[in-house]
Parts: sequence; C-alpha cells; structure tokens
Amino acid sequence: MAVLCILSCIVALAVSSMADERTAVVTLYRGNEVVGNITFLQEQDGGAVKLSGTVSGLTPGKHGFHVHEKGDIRNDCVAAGGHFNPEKNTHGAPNDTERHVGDLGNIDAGNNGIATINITDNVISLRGAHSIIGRALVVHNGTDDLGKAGTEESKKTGTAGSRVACGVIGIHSPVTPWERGAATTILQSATTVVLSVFVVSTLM
Ligand SMILES: [Cu+2]
Ligand SMILES: [Zn+2]
Repeated sequence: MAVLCILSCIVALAVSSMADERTAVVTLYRGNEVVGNITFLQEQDGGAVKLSGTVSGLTPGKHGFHVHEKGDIRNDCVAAGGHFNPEKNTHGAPNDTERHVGDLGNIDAGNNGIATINITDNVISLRGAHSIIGRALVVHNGTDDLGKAGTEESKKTGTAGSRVACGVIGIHSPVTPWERGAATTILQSATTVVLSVFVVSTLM
C-alpha cells in the first residue's frame, strides 16, 4: 500500500508540474520584416521566466530591451506605449529592486548584427499581475542607461532611443485556457491524484 501511495504521488507530481509549465512566444518585426524570435519558459507558478532566441539586423552593441504595456505594434512600435509598469515604480536595471516589470535591460548584438538572447528574469511572469501575455516586446536603437544617468528621462525610459523592432507576446503552450479560478485548479489536482491512484492500482 505504501509503494502504491508513493508511486501515485510521483505520477501526480509529474502530471501537475507538467501542467504548470507554460511557454509563450514572440516574433519580432522591423516593419514587415521578421528579425527575431524569442521563447519564454516558466516552469512553475511564481518561478523565473527564461527567455531564449535571437534578434538580427541590429547595429553592433547594446540595445534596450523591454516589455511595453500594450500589445499594439502600430506606428513602428510607438503604439505599444510605455514600459509595462503595474507597480508604478521608476525605471531600473533587471536586478534592481526598483524597476518596471518590463525592464529587461539590454541585449548585445555582435559585429554580424545578431544578438543571442539568454535571459532569466524573476519579475516578469506568464501568469497573474505581472503577466506579459498580450503585451509588446520592444528592441530599441540605443542603449538603456538602466535609470542611472541622473535625468528624468533616464528614470522613465532609460533613454534607449527609438524603437527598431517589436512584436506581441502570445501563448504557445499549453493551448488549454490559461486563466482559471482557484477552485478549478484544486479540483483538477484532486482529479489527477485520484486518477493516478486508480491507474497505479490497475497496473499492480
Ligand atoms: Cu522599451
Ligand atoms: Zn522601464
């Protein structure tokens, strides 16, 4: 019976952690041209989000990289509005305690104009109040000064200049509805445990 219980718990844990994993995706455009693709992975609720992908066609060097508040990329990304800032903080670096949720710092393009993105961030999320789903990812022409230049503009935008590429962050997986009530989630977990006990006992 103890073995049965351990086995079913392992199955239940595996199933529920798989159910918690979410991925989002963004295709970045410069005008009509696709210049980048970035994937966002959040393995569990409240966990860090890992960004991976590339952006091409950039001038060599650092480029400001933020989540902006609106999923509207018209007018060369200007319609995306300001940095996603639900906590009404001042602009900062990714590792600062005082930062916009959307502040992802800079990406660095090589001499070939390609930036490889490999970022882990603990503030953006694929769920809840910090969810970036449906908002815009923007790459700037200039370097984000991370709010340290001592000007009003620096504390607001990082003085990163014009917007050279952007795209709307969307759901990739799972394809089932992402926002459910807590009751549904608890019911689902309970169903998973009951089902796995049933499956394991059938197997034995
Ligand atoms: Cu920006
Ligand atoms: Zn900001």
